Amino acid sequence: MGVVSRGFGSRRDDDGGRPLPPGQYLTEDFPVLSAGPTQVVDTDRWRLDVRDVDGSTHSIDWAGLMALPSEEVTVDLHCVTRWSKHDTTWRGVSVEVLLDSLLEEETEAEFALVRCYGDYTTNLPLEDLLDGKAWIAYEYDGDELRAEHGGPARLLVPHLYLWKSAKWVNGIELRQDDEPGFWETLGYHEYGDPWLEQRYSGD
Ligand SMILES: Nc1nc2c(c(=O)[nH]1)N[C@H]1C(S)=C(S)[C@@H](COP(=O)(O)O)O[C@H]1N2
Ligand SMILES: [Mo]
Repeated sequence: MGVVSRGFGSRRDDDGGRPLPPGQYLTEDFPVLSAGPTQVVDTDRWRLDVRDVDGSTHSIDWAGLMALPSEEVTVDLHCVTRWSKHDTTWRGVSVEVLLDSLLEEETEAEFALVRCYGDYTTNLPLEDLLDGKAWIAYEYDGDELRAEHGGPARLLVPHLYLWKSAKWVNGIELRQDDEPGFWETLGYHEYGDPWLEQRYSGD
């Protein structure tokens, strides 16, 4: 036992003693993790389709996204491969603002399956996308988001492991049932809370 005591379930790092989720280490880098090739999507061709439970589809193009009010947010990232990164700054449109602009009435959905250029998917409860907890992010650190990190636009859901933050996002399918996405089908946890160390199914 060292002289420095540890909090329950969290480790301390050298960044002013801020706790990290269990099993994570801090990095200054921004690693790139993609299950397939980097998608190169021109903003001219970019679009995002929101499909509601009644089968209706509501689309937005790049100009439409840019016309919505955006926010700058500074958040910590936690990847299931154990790196965490503090204080990353993004600009994006909150998913709540996006859905409010596209849907005429409140959805009956409880879950979302997020789709991407390149066919990656990830699922999460709809409420985890609302209330200022998730963004369609298109700037990182003051610059346009680079393709390898999901540009022109990616989902940013910093309170869950980073595999939920779908790069090259192009769709949100609103659902009444929970349909597992790419990594969730391959054994990752269906929810993925880093503070509860929900890495794999059954954790
Ligand atoms: N479309 C898409 N989004 C994705 C992935 C992917 O392979 N394809 N990988 C996920 C995983 S596992 C992680 S850890 C993060 C990595 O984001 P980064 O490359 O910007 O660090 O993107 C997530 N979003
Ligand atoms: Mo990951």
